[in-house]
Amino acid sequence: MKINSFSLRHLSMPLVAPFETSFGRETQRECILVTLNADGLTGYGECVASREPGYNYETTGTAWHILKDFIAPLLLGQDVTDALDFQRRVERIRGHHLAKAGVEMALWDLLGKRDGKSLREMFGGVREKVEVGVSIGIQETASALVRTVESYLAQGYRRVKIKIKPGREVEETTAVRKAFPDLRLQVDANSAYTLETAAVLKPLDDLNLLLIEQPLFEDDIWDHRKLQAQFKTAICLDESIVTPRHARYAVEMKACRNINIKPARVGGLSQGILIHDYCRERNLPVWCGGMLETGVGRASNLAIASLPGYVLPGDISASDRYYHRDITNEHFVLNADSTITVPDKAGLGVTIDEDALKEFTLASITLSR
Ligand code: OSB
Ligand code: MG
Repeated sequence: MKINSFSLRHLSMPLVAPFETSFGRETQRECILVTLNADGLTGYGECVASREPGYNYETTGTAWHILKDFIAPLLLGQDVTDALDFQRRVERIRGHHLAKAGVEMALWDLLGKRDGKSLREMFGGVREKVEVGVSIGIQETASALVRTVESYLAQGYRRVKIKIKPGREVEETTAVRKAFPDLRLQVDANSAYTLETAAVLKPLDDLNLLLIEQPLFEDDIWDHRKLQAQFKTAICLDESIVTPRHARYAVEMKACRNINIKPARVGGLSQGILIHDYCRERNLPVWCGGMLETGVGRASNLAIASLPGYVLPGDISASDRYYHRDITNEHFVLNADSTITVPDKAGLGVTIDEDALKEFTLASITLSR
């Protein structure tokens, strides 16, 4: 498809509740909406880089720079045939996966709209609705956390992930497990421990957790291998897996027993699908992570999570868990069976609420030729 314009919008959206992780606390979520025009069609993509480099090194600022100064010039006026063609064109840009993934998403939206196919159809997804859970930030106290978990259970979520950090893990996780003995429960440390300090996590190994996500440094697959050998609970990698190669390293090293696939972190949906395929051939369960996406990124996550290897519930909650007002006209709701329905219209299957977009836009730029 011949790309004739490339636009960026830097958005800042108030979250319904602050989201606190081991790397910081967010009350506003920033992201960049990427818009591509080609052959009379418009495609949207979400770049999920945050304001601060806490999850990984990218920020909305670095992503804006890479998108505007390096990715846009490689695409404008070019006939980009598919996602792998896009990946070849941006191969010379090292890293900056969140930036690349935002554009690849917009390209998929364009391709789907051209062919009258949903992303799920294009990917070969096998489910019309996907199992989801909720990711809960660090709360004031263990009892406040138990109350927060309870309120999400009342809304119908049947899988809960709690964020942990040093000193805020054993009491919290134990309290939730005591209050809800049968809950499908998992924890996420966002790289807050070392192999040595992770010894405090040992009591969690007896709480029948689904998994322990990314306890150690993001660039350290080797120490995760050592930790996994000490734990009966599955270690899950998020930050450490940034390419399909890293998935292979982790699997060959036995550094984890499952992987959180965020298409953004690995540079785009095409790369997420490659990791899914690799893991599926080896019977390694995967699930879809989240980055507090707007309706645009949420639609994309739901589509990839419809692939058969996504056997664990995703961090894909209903729109109202994140925002009072979203930028899509479509709002995702939780079904009674703790699932969310995968969009079935062409492309991402969502439309943009232009008024909402205006309300949240900090800056915008359009490049064309
Ligand atoms: O590590 O999974 C993570 C949000 C921002 C950055 C990192 C993470 C998260 C989440 C939220 O856990 C998941 C969601 O979008 O609901
Ligand atoms: Mg995580």
